[in-house]
Amino acid sequence: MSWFSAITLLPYGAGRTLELKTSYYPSSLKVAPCHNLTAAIMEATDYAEIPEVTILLLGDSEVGKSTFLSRLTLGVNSHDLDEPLPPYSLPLLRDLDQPFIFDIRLFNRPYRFRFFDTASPTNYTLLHPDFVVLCFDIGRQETLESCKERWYKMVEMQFNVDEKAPVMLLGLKRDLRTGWRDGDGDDGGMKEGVVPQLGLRVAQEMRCDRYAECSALTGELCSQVLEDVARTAARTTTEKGGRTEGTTCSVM
Ligand SMILES: Nc1nc2c(ncn2[C@@H]2O[C@H](COP(=O)(O)OP(=O)(O)O)[C@@H](O)[C@H]2O)c(=O)[nH]1
Ligand SMILES: [Mg+2]
Repeated sequence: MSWFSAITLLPYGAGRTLELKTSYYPSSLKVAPCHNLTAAIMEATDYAEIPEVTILLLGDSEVGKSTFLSRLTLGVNSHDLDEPLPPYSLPLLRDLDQPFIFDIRLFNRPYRFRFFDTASPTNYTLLHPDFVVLCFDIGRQETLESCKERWYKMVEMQFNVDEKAPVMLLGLKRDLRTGWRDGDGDDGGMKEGVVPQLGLRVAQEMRCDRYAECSALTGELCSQVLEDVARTAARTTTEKGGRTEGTTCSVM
């Protein structure tokens, strides 16, 4: 299996083009990977000058964090962002291999994103992330509650005391929502999953900068989320920082 993936995404707004290419390699590789993109980046730029962004995924276990990261390693090559990707098998990422490192090319310059998640074998509580992504499972409301009651508090008290790092609330397993039928719920009614309005409300209550949803299983909205994550992460390296101006939470 190749760890290389190239992504070309269409712009959000008319008239702007965004090229986003990414390559992933396991951090257990001690030598610089020699696939084409990274080689090109190394040639073009002094290695030491590539801005690094540490991104921490927080959330209950089983909400789908590893699967989401796994999806990102495959990348996409989508010319129609509204078209879901065909499901195909995802590479298995071992927690031991953290951080998961992605070399990204965005706005014609390279970045290195280092992803950690809660299951990080090195103690994640010692990290100083530049960007925090709070993850919940759209099919389980309690995991959204947990973002608010547990993970966000941890962010406030520990990771983001100076409030510099942007925070995204990310709903995973979006495919589950479409499968809900009357009678699926515990009480025989509709299943108590998380509807977008609820997710957004909680994001606003937590004063998150971004709210997004996707399904790593089907690939739905994954390219958009990757683009949003990449843009926000890249902005953390600028003087202005990655936080959204004002108090609004942007919906992807
Ligand atoms: N339906 C659905 N299941 C998913 C999705 N992503 C992950 N899962 C499943 O959810 C379970 C937990 O996923 P995992 O990525 O290990 O969660 P983590 O503990 O947060 O890293 C696994 O059985 C996955 O196959 C998704 O997008 N849709
Ligand atoms: Mg995991």
